[in-house]
Amino acid sequence: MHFGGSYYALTQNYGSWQDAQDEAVALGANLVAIGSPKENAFLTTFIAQERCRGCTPNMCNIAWIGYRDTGGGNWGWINGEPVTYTNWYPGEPNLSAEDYVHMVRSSWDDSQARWNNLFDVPSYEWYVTFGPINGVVEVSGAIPEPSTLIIWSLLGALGTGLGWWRRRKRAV
Ligand SMILES: [Ca+2]
Ligand SMILES: [Ca+2]
Repeated sequence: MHFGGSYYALTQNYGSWQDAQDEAVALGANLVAIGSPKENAFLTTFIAQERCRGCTPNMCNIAWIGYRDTGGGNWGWINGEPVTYTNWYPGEPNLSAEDYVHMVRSSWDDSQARWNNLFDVPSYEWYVTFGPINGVVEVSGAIPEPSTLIIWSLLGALGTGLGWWRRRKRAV
């Protein structure tokens, strides 16, 4: 799904924050960095739509994002983007051992999904059960079509080969 120059997808597997980030890296990307209320609002809807394909409706609204404790209570985006926006739940981040961040829109709050720091666990099963968690992967910028890349590399190889053959013929 495209929004504001980025491409977004949910991780295929449920898991911990690190599982989700590993899956993002395998795709050549990172977990999402959220830079504005507009991006947060887009993701609130996106997560609900995507998770509702596989979860029961009251578990639709949770996902890992690329925000984590970089040490000593300092928070940062895993892709290195500067922090321009946060949307913590009131009272969060709380426990200092909860180093990983998910967004969630709870049933008693129908506004944008807010953020909570959590242990690196694969599922949210505390006083409210949101179930197993996916992560949101973000790829910034345009993605070249694979078929286009193959054609360009073939043309490049053909051009190089012809040039070499012509030069060789002239030299003889
Ligand atoms: Ca972003
Ligand atoms: Ca927390």
